[in-house]
Amino acid sequence: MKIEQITLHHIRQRLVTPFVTSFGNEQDRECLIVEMRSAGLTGWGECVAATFPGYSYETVQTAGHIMADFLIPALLEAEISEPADLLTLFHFVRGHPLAKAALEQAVWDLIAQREGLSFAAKLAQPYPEGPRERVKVGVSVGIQPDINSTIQTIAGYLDQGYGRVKLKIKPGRDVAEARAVRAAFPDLMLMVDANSAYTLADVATLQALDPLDLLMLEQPLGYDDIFDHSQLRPQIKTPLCLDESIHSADHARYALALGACDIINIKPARVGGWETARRIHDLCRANDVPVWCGGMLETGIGRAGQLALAALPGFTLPGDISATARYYAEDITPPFTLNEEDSTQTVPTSPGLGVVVDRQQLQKETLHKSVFA
Ligand code: OSB
Ligand code: MG
Repeated sequence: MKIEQITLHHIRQRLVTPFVTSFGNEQDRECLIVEMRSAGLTGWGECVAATFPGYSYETVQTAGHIMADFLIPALLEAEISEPADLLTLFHFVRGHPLAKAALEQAVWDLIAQREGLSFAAKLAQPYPEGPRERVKVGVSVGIQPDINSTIQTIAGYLDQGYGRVKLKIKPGRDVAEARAVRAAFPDLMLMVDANSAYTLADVATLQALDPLDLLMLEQPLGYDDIFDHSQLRPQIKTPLCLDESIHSADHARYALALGACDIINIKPARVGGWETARRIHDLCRANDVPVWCGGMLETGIGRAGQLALAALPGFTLPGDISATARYYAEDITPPFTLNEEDSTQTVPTSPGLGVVVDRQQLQKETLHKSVFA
């Protein structure tokens, strides 16, 4: 397959509510939408790099540069037969997984369409059971102005049918907050995400979460650390999950070998794409380590990709894959909705990503557009 043309749409969307974490505050989310043409088909991808390097060192600007000046020229020259070909093709660029994953997503979309398969079915080809039809999902709740509004916000999401809540924490807004939420919702499937805001000097604080029956504690320590997490794990009772520090299948292997985590959050973008995401899934599954699909406040394009990944058999914990309405009043695809009876979302089944992009809305949100051929 030859890629004939690639367009990068730099878009900005207003979040329905600001998203506050230990690393920053987001009200208007920007991202790059990849549109790729080959043999009469159009494939789509989403680059989830943000405007500031808080979660990842990549930003919209650096990802645009890496794609425009290195990855896209290589892709336009290449002959592709499977998405995995991109791992070799892009190997010459070190790092920049968010930029690589966005292009890989559009290639998966094109190849799945060419084969008449949904992205989920294409991704699940190696597994006899095939993809799940519905995947369990939860909601990620940013840091609110105070404990009362945290409880109000969570109550609102529970009303909508979400069965799992992830609460963002940071120093000073952790134990008391989580304790209050637990007291208000004794049976809630509750977890916390620290986004690397602590160090081993904070073990006592993290141990104070032990009695709260949390599903997991996500990435408390350094964004580039695996070793210190292995030192923390035996000192706490809450299952430990890694997000920021896993960027490759090798990192996942190191984490399991060091006993650094009980669970891995797999974000296809953070690991450079769906091929690597699937390899991490396979490694974890072989080692009985549960995985779940993380989120980056995606548009419907990214969300379709999350649902395809979370449909793999080893994704046994609810993903950060909320309904469109939790993020955006209007989106560039038709809205994704929650199946409130079982806190799931339905995996798209039409060929490729299975979403129809609303070009008028895309154009409305576009700040800048570049075309490569
Ligand atoms: O740490 O999982 C995270 C959003 C942006 C950056 C990092 C994270 C998040 C979320 C949101 O938690 C998950 C979602 O998309 O709903
Ligand atoms: Mg996280």
